[in-house]
Amino acid sequence: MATVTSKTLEGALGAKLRLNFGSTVEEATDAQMMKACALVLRDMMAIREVETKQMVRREEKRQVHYMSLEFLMGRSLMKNAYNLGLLPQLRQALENLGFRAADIFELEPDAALGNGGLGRLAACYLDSMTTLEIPATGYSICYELGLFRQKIIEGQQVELPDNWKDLGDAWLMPKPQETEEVHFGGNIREFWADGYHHVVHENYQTVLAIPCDMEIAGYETRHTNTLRLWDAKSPSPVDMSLFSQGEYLKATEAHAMAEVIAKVLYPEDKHIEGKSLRLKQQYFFVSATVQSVARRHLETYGTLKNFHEKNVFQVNDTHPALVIPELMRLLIDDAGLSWDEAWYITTHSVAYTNHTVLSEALERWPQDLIQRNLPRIWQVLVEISNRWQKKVEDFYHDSTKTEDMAIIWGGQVRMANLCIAGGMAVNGVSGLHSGILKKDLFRNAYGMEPWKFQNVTNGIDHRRWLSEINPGLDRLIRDLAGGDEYLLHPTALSRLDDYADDAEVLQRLSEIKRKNKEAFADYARRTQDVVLNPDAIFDVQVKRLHEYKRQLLNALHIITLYQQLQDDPGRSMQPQTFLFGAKAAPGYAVAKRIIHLINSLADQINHDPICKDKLQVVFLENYRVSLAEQLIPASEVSQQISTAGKEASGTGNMKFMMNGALTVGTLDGANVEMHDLLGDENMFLFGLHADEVAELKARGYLPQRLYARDPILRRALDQLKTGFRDGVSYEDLFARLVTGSNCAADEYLLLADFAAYCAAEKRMVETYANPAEWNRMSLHNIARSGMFAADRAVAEYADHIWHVGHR
Ligand code: GPV
Repeated sequence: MATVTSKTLEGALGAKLRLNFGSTVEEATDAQMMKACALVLRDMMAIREVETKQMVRREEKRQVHYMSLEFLMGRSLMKNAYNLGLLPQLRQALENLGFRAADIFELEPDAALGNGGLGRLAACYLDSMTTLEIPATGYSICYELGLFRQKIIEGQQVELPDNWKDLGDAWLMPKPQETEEVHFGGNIREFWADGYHHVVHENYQTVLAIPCDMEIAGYETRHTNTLRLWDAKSPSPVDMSLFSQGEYLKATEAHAMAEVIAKVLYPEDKHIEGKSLRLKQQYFFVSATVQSVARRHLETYGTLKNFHEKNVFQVNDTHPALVIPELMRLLIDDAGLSWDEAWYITTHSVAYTNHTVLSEALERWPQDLIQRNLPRIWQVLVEISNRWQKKVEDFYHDSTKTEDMAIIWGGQVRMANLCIAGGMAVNGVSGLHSGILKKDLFRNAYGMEPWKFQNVTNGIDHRRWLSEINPGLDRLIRDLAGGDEYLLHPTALSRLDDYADDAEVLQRLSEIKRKNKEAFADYARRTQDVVLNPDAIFDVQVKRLHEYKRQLLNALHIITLYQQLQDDPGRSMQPQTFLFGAKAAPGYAVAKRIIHLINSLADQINHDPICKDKLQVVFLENYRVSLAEQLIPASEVSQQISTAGKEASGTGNMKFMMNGALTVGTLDGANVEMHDLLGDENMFLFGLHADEVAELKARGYLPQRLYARDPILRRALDQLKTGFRDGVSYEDLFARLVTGSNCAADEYLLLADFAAYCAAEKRMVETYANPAEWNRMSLHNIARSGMFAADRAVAEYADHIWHVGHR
């Protein structure tokens, strides 16, 4: 793209505005200009996409199909311009045309087609798969409404619809000629004819799946991949036969059922919602994807017998698990293969990533829901389940193991067991997590087929999460670590370690952080209406709200700090600003109460004159990818404090580390690997280890004892009952931690880790008083974060699971 100058872009943007909006540059609004930018870049990517597809077909490459109900893409304009090597030219062109580039970028809505870590991981992997020149396609649903927008009203979360497509659809390329049909409901008729057993699915309702493709540009390559988002449409506005019989309402039912499938992303994170609409979403995108992949394969090879040699489906958690029976159905019913042939192909083309051990997130579908909505898939599932059960019995001769590993049991279909049975690989997302899968959650499956089990520690797109969002740090790295080499070779970051004693470098690092803090304070004033003190430590916990992530532990510690300040208002202390950002699933009442508590606490502290320039608490509204991009470069402390054994990996932890924040954290998920690289001396570790958590629970955990014994803890907890100046009591949260309310008290061991957490925070603040020491630690964090680049993770998938080549 060396030939594309800002002048070329100015011409292209002017032409787009005229052709698409009938507008001149002078007349164009910022929104029109944003769309024009998207369309100009889309054109360039479309050409490369076609070339890439031709190459893949010509060279008969094996392809990766990354299936995920979530792709949390965020914004694309700056990212695509960056990857195309056009960011400076685009900025220049916009300014030359009389626009403020920053305003145009800021206008783009986030494509929030995901909830949190799982969806953002998929987005980061698309970038790496493309940059590594792997032929790959992402598949999901083209939700009309992404994750809800969060407003805080009187301290409480209110959800608003996220209409991202108004502007965001500029990136989408509809391909109606590649529409697939997906069938729901109806019945199965079986008969013998011409010496064959025939299976006919009839009286079904058809939903059309229409691809809306988003092109994915790689960094420094012409290789271009696609994110294929399926939109749902009814084949006809009304059922004419019903309509003419006078059944007007019924006649529009099918139409409504079809279009509701792509309406909205389910906002539950790590919690299953056993709704039939969710099941329909899953089958809809799975069936459309399998059919579309099989169709292209047939066009190229004329047979499906070598399907597994040329295709691999990576399933992002169990949400796309129906890919297994759907591929079986297609191979048997449509392609006429035998069961054994079909099973061989299927079990050599599906791989499963598990993202949690929380039992409330393990998908189990009521069998009648599947029977009713997907009758043929149900038959296939029964057959898979029976054969698997026999295999398990023959191997173990142990009925408890048979039950544990069953796919259909007690009226439920267990999707994780289906993925293990029907997949060629199962992986966890950090060393600790993969170990727990083998030792605990899937121990029996591991005992029978140990070769299937792998680990691939998560990674993040470091081009977005460092280079693009932290230009100051990017500059420093280029100066010290071999120019832009780290962008394709992230371990080059380790060269920074050589500068640990270089006062000038450490000084530069601290100035970069200071500037980023001021920039964020400015952003927060404009968009959140809060005034931040840039002299305070920016201590940050941003992630979905979940009890196991323990935002409440963070809040309890802040309450303690506040109480200490009340005891001694004149005491001098290092100013601290605690920043929170979190969305709660709309139906997760406790999570919503914790948000309310943090806002009540913030209100109390921010209105108390004794806290001025000492303590500040801010709940940032509507935490999302684009807010994270502003916040993370400005953060100094990263709170990663989940109960050990509960966070599969975490990926926010990696983003903070890469931007030089120091971690206060437990030995959980990928924090363990961070600790391996950093040692005790470069992070603030605290709390029980995963095995100690298990032991304590087995022994019988009594939080009441800790409440009785520790006066500091007791005082903080009692404050929950009293509440704050807004008069709201948090007695319910107190009960959940101390007495237990129709559940065991303190399931996530906040009380057990409280004292250690306070001590870790204290060590952190003491270290902050020594800037040279702090900056040195920060430098080591950045230097050793290369291992957490998504490029490394994707290369591992490519080498050990997908068996595809890469650059
Ligand atoms: I399952 N994760 C998520 O965000 N949503 C889910 O529904 C499920 C898992 C997360 C895990 O909680 C994180 O620990 C992990 O880093 C992330 O998935 C990506 O693997």
